[in-house]
Amino acid sequence: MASSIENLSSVVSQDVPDAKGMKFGIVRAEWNTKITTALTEGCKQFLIECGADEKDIEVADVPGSFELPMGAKIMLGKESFDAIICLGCIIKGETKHDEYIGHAVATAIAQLNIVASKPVIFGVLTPNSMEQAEDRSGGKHGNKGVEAAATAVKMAHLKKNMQQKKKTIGF
Ligand code: DLZ
Repeated sequence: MASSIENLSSVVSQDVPDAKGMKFGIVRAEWNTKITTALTEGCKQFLIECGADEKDIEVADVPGSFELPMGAKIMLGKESFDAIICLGCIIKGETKHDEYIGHAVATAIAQLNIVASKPVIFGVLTPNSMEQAEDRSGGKHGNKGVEAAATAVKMAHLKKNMQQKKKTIGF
């Protein structure tokens, strides 16, 4: 069942700060690989459009969306990334697995942001069907990986700017 709303995503790199010199980690869930690969491609391409160097974008795979927070935590400890982007796709099934996984992942990612004091972006699709997932991963509703990339750059900038101000005026 596809949504009747047309374009849900209209972000362009001109509206996003320069990502030159920034480092990004992408954690990709292997469940629904076709979708998460398309999200990852959209995400990487947009980061590069914003000025990031391809060598400064590292992708790590985890088995499913439930493992995204742990994958993000491992990446946070490994190198000084400016932001981590979690990409997954939890499709509604006959049971409530999607609700349990979705809530757990959203809560854990929100907590990681605060605990790590680094942007950790929630780029997880929660569609009712594969068709809805395709529509949002490079289909008629855009690519949510692109939106996740734009959010990562904006939040990384916010943090950098605040740190700079702190150094300059010492607040
Ligand atoms: C088990 C499971 C199911 C049923 N569905 C999905 C899904 O739609 N999307 C997703 O990313 N992962 C799914 N998983 C796997 C869990 O995220 C997790 O990998 C396992 O429960 C092992 O912890």
